[in-house]
Amino acid sequence: MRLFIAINFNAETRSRLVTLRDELRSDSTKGRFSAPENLHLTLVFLGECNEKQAASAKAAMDAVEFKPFTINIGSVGRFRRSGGDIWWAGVNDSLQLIILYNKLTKKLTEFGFQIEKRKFSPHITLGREIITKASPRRFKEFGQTIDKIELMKSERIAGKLTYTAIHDTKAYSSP
Ligand code: 2AM
Repeated sequence: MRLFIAINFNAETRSRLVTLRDELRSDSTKGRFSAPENLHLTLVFLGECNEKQAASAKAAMDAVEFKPFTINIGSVGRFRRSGGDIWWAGVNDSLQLIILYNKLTKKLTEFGFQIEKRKFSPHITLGREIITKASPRRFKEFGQTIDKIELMKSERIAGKLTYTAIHDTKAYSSP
């Protein structure tokens, strides 16, 4: 199974992300745009895993402690690709998010995963292979509290890219 660890959003944030996606789509002549239910922030992509690795990923997640924190989304940008760019909503700098990412990758490494060394650039993919007249921009941020991370299974079901949460680890709340 193909797995990744992600932050998913509440209905309000999701609906704002859909608005960003729709604005981008109306400025574009080509692109494959993310389905609303698929909008997420990837913390770590694990790739193809067997049952034992899936169990290790769950154990690694559960060994990470974090408090609830806020993330803010305040930009739209792109990764240049030939044949059409990847466009995303960008997350404003967040120390708590970086700390969570560092704790998680450290635990995953201890549990035997090899994590790619690429710099973590937190983003929410709005679409791929996009040809557009839109420009990257910043806007007044919107945000939400993040209180869990989820292990996601990615698969094609009847041709549709489908993400299913198979495990979650909640933030701890101190009394
Ligand atoms: P993306 O949104 O930037 O494409 C599921 O595929 C999730 O894992 C996506 O959010 C994707 O990021 C992320 N991901 C990171 N590295 C990947 C890789 N090498 N192959 C596929 N997806 C990857």
